[in-house]
Amino acid sequence: MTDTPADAVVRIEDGAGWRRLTLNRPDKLNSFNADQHVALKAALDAAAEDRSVRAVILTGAGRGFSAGQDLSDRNRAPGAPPPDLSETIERFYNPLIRRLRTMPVPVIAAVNGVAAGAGANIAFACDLVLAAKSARFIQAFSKIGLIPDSGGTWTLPRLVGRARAYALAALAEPVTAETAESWGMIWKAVDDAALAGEAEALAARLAAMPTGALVRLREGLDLAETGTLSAQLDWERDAQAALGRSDDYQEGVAAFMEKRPARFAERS
Ligand code: T3D
Repeated sequence: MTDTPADAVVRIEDGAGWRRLTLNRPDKLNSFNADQHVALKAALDAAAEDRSVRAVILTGAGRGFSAGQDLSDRNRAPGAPPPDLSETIERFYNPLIRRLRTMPVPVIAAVNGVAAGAGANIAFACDLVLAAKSARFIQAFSKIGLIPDSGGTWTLPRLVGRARAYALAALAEPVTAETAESWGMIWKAVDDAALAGEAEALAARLAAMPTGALVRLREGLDLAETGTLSAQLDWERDAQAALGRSDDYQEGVAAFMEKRPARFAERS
């Protein structure tokens, strides 16, 4: 296990083949200030660099996953100049979503409690979302006069369709984990007490899989959102050609023929 101090803004723990990153500002429902952004970016970069990490779990300490932007950073006196929100988005949120979407390993969001504003959309940017049954997803932005960011305007309609995406973003109503599962927003809602164990089991399962194929799968699904069938067929051909040259493919076929479990080991 890699141990970080209990009070680190992002705690880091290693399991067998996986790493858990825990947002750790529970008194603020793990809302994002600059420190938490910097710590999470560094932790994701380090996980991306470390070949022993084959899956990442992102979760939150306490009763929240993340309440999005720390609004105590945004409260200004009457007459004071307005903040330029594009600065934080350009400096922190957009790089974070791009980082999640280009990780060389699958990322699981283990949503332990409320996920609001950018906190919800950061979870949706992960490859698989598990949520505790007590968790809620809230597109809280409209309550403070904003629109969904952190990819929300892209991700939400693709997950739930435009009608629900508009209503969720406009009305900022909480969606329970079980509804989120039934609407296809997340992979699974699990009992609160089972969340950490289920996330670890899923991470261990992914860590034993061919990482290159899992990463290409994400890339292909993202590409399909904007491409044509014809372009996608070409992409699948090229992706399959590359994967077919991998040691993991060779190992997978050999394991099948020898009727034994495959031992996948490649990682970029
Ligand atoms: O600004 C930019 O750079 C642009 C980018 C924006 C990205 C965004 O995410 S904008 C959206 C920001 N987030 C929100 O608007 C959500 C605000 N929070 C809430 O609506 C509620 O807290 C929740 C629905 C998430 C949870 O409600 P509840 O009743 O379970 O908890 P609570 O009592 O409201 O919060 C508990 C504590 O966390 C409380 O502190 P206290 O009173 O115990 O000292 C509360 O102030 C604090 N907290 C919750 N969310 C935030 C927060 N503190 C700062 N910032 C927060 N976002």
